[in-house]
Amino acid sequence: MRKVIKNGTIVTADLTYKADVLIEEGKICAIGPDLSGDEVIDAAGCYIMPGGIDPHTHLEMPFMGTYSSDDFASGTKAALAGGTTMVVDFALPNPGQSLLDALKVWDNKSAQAACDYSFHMAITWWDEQVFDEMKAVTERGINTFKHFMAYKGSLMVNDDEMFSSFKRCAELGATPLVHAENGDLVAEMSAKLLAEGNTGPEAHAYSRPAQVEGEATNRAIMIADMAGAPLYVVHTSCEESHEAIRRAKMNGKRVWGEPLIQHLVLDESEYAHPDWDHAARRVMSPPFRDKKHQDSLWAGLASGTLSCVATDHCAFTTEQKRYGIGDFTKIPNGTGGLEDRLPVLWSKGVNTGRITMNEFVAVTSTNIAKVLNCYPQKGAVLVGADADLVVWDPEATKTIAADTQVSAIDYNVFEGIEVKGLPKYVLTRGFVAVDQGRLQAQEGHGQFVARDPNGTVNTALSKWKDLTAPRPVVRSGIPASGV
Ligand code: DUC
Ligand code: ZN
Ligand code: ZN
Ligand code: ZN
Repeated sequence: MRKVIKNGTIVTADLTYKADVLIEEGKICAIGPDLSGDEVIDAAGCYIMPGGIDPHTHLEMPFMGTYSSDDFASGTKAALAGGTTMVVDFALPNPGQSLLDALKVWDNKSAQAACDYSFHMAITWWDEQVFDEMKAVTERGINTFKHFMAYKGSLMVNDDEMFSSFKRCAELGATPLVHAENGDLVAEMSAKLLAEGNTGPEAHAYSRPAQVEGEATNRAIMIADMAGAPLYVVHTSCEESHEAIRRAKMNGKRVWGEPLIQHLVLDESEYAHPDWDHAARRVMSPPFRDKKHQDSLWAGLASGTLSCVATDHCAFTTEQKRYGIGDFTKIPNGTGGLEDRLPVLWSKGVNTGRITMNEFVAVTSTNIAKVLNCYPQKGAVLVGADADLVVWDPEATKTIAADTQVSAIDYNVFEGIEVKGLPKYVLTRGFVAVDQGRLQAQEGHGQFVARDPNGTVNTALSKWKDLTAPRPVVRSGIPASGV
C-alpha cells in the first residue's frame, strides 16, 4: 500500500518547494509533482516537514526519590500529538551499576513506545568496567554519553572522571554530553539558603545562578578539547553558557548547544508566583532565567551558534512536587514539553519572525539528526529516509491546557499560551499517528534507532587533536650547567 501526501509545500532545513511525497513500507520512495498512491493525504495549505526529534527526554526516570510520571507510552504519544516522531532518552545506571544492565532496564521500558527512539548512556561513575562497557554500548548503536556536572552526591562526576570518559569517547568516535552546572557551588549555596530559612521554590533558582552554568560549560569545553572530543551541551539556558559555546565554535571547536523550549519562553518571574504549587511545578535545572538570557538564546538559534531545541521532558505531578514542601532541594526537578515544543517554537519563533521556517526544521529535527548521527534516516525529507513526517497547518490554533493534553501529569507549564501552527497529520514510518488532528498512536509501534559511532565529526577530531599523546622528552632533568 502506497500513501501519497499531495498539494503541500515541503519545508526542509534548506529548501521550501511544492511537491508530493510518496511513501512505501515506511520509507519515502519518491518526491515530485503529480505522484499517485493507494491512499491520499491532502496537505493543501500545509507544510510537509521532517518529524520533530527531541534529543533530550527522561521518561519513567528514577530521580529524587520518585519516577518521572510520563513513561514511554504516554510520553511518546504526547510527542506524536505535537509533531515529534523520535525521542532520545537517557539510560541512567545507578552509581556502581553496569552500563549494560541499565540498558536492559531502558530496553524494557521502551517496548511501549509509540514513536521511534534512541538512548544516550549516562556516565554516573567511573572505573575500568565502565571504560570497557562503553565500547559495548557504542556497538549497540549508542554513540552519546551524558555527564552530570551537578547533582552532587548522586549523579555528579568529577573533572578527572569526565576527562577519562571524554578521552574514551574520542577513541570510540562517540560524543560526550554534559549537564553543565557547578555541582559543588550549587550544593553549598543550597545549604546556605536553607539555613537562612529560604525553603521555597524560588530558592531553587537562587541556588543555581547563570554563573554556575557558564563556569561549568566553559570547563567542559576545555576538558573536551584536551581529550580531543567534540561536546554537546544540554539545556543551554543562559548567555554565560551560550558565550562559552560561541567562543568555542569561533575557535574551531566542535561544540553544540541545546536550548529548551521552556527557557526560550518562560522566565524567572514564574518562581515569584504567590502559589507554591505554581512555582514548584516550574522547578527544573537549570532554572528559568530573565529576559536577557532569552534574547541571547533566540539570537543563538538565528545565528547558528545554538543548534538544537529540546524539552528535557521530565514530568512530575503536583503531588510529587509537594515532596519538597519545607525544603526546595527535595522538589523533583523537571518540567514537561514534549507535546508543546513544536507549536510553541513555531508560534513564538516563526510567527514572530525570530527564526525562519527552515531554521525551525533545522533546530527541531535536521541538526539533531546530524549531530546525533542518525541523518538522513531521520530528520530529512529525502528518498530513502524514514517516512517520519508532519503535515503542518500554519493556520490552526489552540490554547494550551492541561485538560486536553496527552501527558499524564495534572498541569502544563505552558497553560494558557495561544499557539498558531499545529500538526494536522503526523506519520511515524508511514503510520498515520495523527489524522486530521486526532491522535491514533499505537503503543509498541516505536523502534530503537541505532546510531553508529564514528560520525564524521568525531573521527576528524580525534585524528586532528591528540593532546594526551605521549610528549617528547627534551631534557634529562639535570641542569646543563652542571652546578
Ligand atoms: N534537570 C531537570 O530539571 N530534570 C531532569 C534532570 C535535569 O538535569
Ligand atoms: Zn540536565
Ligand atoms: Zn498558578
Ligand atoms: Zn535532562
